[in-house]
Amino acid sequence: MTSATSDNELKELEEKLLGEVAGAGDLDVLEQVRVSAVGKKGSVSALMSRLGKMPPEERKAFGQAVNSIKARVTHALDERKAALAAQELEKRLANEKEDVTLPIRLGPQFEGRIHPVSQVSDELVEIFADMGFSVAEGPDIESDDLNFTKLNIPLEHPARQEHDTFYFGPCSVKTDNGEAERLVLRTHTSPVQIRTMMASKPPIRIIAPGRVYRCDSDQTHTPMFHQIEALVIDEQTHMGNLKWVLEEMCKAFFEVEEVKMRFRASHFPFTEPSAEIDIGADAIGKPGEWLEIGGCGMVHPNVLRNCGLDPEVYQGFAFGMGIDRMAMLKYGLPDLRAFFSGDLRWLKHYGFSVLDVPTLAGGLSP
Ligand code: 2NL
Repeated sequence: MTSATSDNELKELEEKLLGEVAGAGDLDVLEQVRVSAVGKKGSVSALMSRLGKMPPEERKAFGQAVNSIKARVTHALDERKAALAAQELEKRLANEKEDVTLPIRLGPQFEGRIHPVSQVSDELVEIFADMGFSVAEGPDIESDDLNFTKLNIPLEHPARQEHDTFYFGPCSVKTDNGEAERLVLRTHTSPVQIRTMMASKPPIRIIAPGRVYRCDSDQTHTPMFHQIEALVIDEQTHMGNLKWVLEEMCKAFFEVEEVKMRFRASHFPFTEPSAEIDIGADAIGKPGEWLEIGGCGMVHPNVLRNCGLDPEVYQGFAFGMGIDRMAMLKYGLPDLRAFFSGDLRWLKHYGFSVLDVPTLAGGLSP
């Protein structure tokens, strides 16, 4: 055929390549064979590059011969590839098994839980928002002045002991008149209302939900717990308004048509008069009993004065409740300490679905 390359040489190359194709045991090896045979720098391509140096009369026959080798080797490669792919699929089908009877994974949206304290807090916010209250917030670390003094609880007042306050160490802040003052972990959310009264003009209608801290720990007390307080300041407010707001709140919260409520005379330094709030336990399915849900009263004139409001012009009412206790009452949660133990099993059982967002229109609780 040609002087440079004999017929035999071409035949041997073809046989060698076809042998390699047939011997390739998996797709990776076959790919290596393909590259070394018909790839850019492969042995078949190398033959083609000889064309340029050939006399024109030999070129055509040689070119055709090489092209037909390339076609046969490519065909063999394709067939081998299909066979190996089929083999590998067979192997996977034989080895890989899926147990379709296993329960499905629900995913975070369905497996995550909202803590009852968060749920109840959201429910209360929803109820008060409907009555025109807005939510106010403040820092957990407060000055002695905002947590006590402005609330008509001066230094020597016995209520300070009752509050079991967590005081910060000697690190202190300077007050306006240059005196050193200790910081505290707020013992109630009242400083949030103090801040609001100092910063804004009445009418004021706010609720302040949040964490509070007291150095007290037993079966029914945890050093951190949650409180919600409400404050209304206007020119004409009275105990009747207070009781109406509380009754509406209880009916909405416990999702009942009627709720019995009674005020028991009490004392807080920051309200006068003051009362403890009891509800008839019919609301939670225990007829005949009374349950205390919080305290309330008309804001003490000294507190208004301390916040720059004239008690001759403005008056208001306030009340406070424990959110944790409200959650226990509404959802029948037995043990307060479990609230803060971080036990996932407890949260799975008592927690709420992420999608159960409380709205008055959609029904408060799931
Ligand atoms: C309770 C009692 C109460 C208040 C909180 C308050 C706040 C300001 C002024 C006057 Cl700024 N009062 N808050 C009033 C009465 C009772 O809480 O048993 N809480 C769990």
